[in-house]
Amino acid sequence: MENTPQKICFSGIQPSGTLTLGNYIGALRNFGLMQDSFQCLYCVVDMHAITVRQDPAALRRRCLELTATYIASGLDPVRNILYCQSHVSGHAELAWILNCFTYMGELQRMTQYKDKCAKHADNINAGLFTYPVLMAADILLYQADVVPIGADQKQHLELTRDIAQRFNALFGDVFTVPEGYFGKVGSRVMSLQEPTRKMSKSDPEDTYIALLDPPDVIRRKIRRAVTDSETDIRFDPVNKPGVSNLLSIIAALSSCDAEQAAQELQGQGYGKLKERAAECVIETLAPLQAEHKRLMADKAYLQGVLDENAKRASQMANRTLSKVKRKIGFADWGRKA
Ligand code: ATP
Ligand code: LTN
Repeated sequence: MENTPQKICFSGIQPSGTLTLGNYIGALRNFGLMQDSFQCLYCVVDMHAITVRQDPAALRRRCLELTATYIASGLDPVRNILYCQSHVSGHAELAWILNCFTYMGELQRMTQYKDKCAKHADNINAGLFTYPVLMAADILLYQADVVPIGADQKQHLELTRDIAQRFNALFGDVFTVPEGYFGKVGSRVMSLQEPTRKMSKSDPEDTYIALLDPPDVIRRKIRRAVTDSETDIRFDPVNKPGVSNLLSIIAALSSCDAEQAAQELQGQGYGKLKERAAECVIETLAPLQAEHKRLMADKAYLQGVLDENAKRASQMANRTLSKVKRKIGFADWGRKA
């Protein structure tokens, strides 16, 4: 088995705000599960983030914060390649090429695009439209086998697979066709105020739990979470979305399933349900928060991690990129770039 190349895992998170419990349960904590069996690349996707307006200083700061969050959540910065998207020019290069193999109709169907257009009606830019092609480039550039993501990214991953297969059908086996990895519970954590919508870091503060929220804030936000006018605790996402969301959070953080959590709390009232959910969240986040604080005090270390890993990522990216360019017929006679 010595010469079997290690399989590749790729994922990314946008530095577009404070990470939420949704990002953690749906994506981040699954990243850590992969590190023993795959060569993992975890990217700070700042190029995706600028599809909506960002304050430059805040974006720069959040890039380091997200790197610290990656490490604080347990991702080993030596074994895994933790890096920043804009540091590896191959992402932009491959995205342009793949744009020419993606149809307008495919992009028009993307629900995230439609949602973002509704949210940012004053800035419907072309980047927002071609966002999924950049995501496909991220993944295909590294020949990723598996991509851990939340349920909201399923459609984008399907498109990535379609683009890869289309390209391969034309030019031979250039890209690995990736599979998504979705956790058993919690692949869609809902907003605390509107439990039929996903929890999102670009929504108002009281709708989400931020990974760095202190315990009293977490308790307060969960206490105010929207439930319903009944009293029974049961897992029924259609009729009881608020209660079911809290049950799913408990389940995701305490390795039981949501029905079991409901049974345990039966007859104890919504107050108790919320208390239990808050305790699970606080307990899970405490070590991450402490480590995050420690890491943020050493910016030079974080910058060093990103610098070093951008080099490793670039090398991998360039291998795919050279092959792609050769296949599509870009003039090349062994010249140096
Ligand atoms: P924004 O709100 O700025 O669009 P986002 O949090 O939806 O950001 P990302 O930061 O790019 O988007 O998400 C990173 C990862 O977290 C993705 O894999 C995404 O599927 C996952 N994720 C985001 N929100 C949730 C959620 N509410 N439940 C589960 N997973 C989520
Ligand atoms: N589109 C994702 C973030 C993202 C991503 C990726 C996830 C960008 N590139 C590559 C997995 C793999 C989002 O909006 N949540």
